[in-house]
Amino acid sequence: MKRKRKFFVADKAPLLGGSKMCHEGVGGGFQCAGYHKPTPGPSEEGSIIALVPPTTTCHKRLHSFATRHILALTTAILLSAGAQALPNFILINTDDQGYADTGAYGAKDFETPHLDQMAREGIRFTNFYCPANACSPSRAALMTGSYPVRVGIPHVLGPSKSRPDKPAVGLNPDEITIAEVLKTKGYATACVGKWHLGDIPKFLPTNQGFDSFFGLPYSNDMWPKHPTAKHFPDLPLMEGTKVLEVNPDMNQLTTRYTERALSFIQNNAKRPCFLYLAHSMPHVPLGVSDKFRGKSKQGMYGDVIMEIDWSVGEIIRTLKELGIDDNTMIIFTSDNGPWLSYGDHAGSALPLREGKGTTWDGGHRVPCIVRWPGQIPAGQVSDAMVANFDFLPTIATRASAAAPSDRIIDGKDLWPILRGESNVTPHDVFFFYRGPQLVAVRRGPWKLHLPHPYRSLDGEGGTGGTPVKYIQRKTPQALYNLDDDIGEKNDLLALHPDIVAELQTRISNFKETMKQEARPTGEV
Ligand SMILES: [Ca+2]
Repeated sequence: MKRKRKFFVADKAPLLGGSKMCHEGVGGGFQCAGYHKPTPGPSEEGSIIALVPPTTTCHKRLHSFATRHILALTTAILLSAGAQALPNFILINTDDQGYADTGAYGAKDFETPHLDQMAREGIRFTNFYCPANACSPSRAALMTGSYPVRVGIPHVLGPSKSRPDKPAVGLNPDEITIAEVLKTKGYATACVGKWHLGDIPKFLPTNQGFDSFFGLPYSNDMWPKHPTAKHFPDLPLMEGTKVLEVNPDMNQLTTRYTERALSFIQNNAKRPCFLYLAHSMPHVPLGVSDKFRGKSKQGMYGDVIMEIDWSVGEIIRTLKELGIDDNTMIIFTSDNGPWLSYGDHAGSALPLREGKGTTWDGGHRVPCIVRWPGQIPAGQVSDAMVANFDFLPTIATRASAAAPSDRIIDGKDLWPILRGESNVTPHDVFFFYRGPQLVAVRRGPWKLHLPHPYRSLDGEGGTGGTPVKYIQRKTPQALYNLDDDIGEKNDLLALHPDIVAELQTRISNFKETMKQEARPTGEV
């Protein structure tokens, strides 16, 4: 058994059938005749009427019998309702989809009708951050509710086969993922799509709380067909810990992932389930099925996003058909900003500055839409500063599950904001890392950058799936007011020395405490 399990209080009162409900002691003195049938679960409703009646005709005893069995019936119904009330969670995380890359966030030349509908029926965040500007660390934060540096994943992970002389690295199995939190409540869990938190069995989703895994262990460009790097091994498409095939057809990935996602939802319609659907798209190399090829005015990138949008629509349609739409929270977001060096095969973060791989907002701020009919009021737009690591505590609370309490979790429960009861950020500050280096912080509208190099483009990005080379630029220490200057253009450092000093102190303090608190990377 994995060591981490001990940190949870065992759920000793299962909601579904199996425990016996004897009423001896309720009301006192009466021997319940025959009611030792296991308490029915939701799928057994009605069986509770098959009680064996008492043999006595004593009025007092009859009354006592009736009272006790009304109590029993009430308890069973409550338990049943409680079990059914455990919500489903569908967490859709796309790859490198930029802040502007859905209709509701200003996309041009392609449409995302299902995502736009999802936003109209739920809440859309305009200050939603990834705690990293690249794949692995962003996913580490999402899965653990913690800053990537805290869980030892500050960098993008490559295939372990590419570095056979070094230890395999991944998210430490001692970390507790959203899936593991939900497992304590009996959830069915599936990871479909890109994992990117370690590619050997010890680090794969099936050892991090997921019942199943279908997808890629890392990025889809880490393969022999990479346009510039030639050292990558064959790219495995995996089922659990087994390789199904190598170098899969990119054009079919979104469709195949969606089919798996729908099957999982259908197969688990009668029990609480958690689906983590991590699309490989729109990370390069782009791929799109014939259903959407040539459908957008923007080119292949637009086609790809339209297919992801279709996938969202299929999921919501399926939930409605199964009658579980109003018991399901769907989250749609991306892991970091657009990979701008790929030009026409990259998205857009406009009006934000720069993109993936930088600590400008274009690298970290992404779309996020959350929908749960009847629970999350429709039509909300929130500018509260929130982050992907908030979903672990948010989901845990909604599932009546315990978030890890033996370790620091950076995320906060977003439920008051999702409910529309508050629009106050739960984060006094939010930190921006460049790999393992803390180089920027935001507090309220103020974002302070420490001096650091960053990658940028000198002119246009690439075309047709081939990137141009980045150039290196440097920012001096700089202060921006994001409320007035979303594009981080007007440096106000000289005007606000007090704010600068305060933010510098925040960075220094967090760096120091993190040195003591950071937990180990997984290594084999
Ligand atoms: Ca990414």
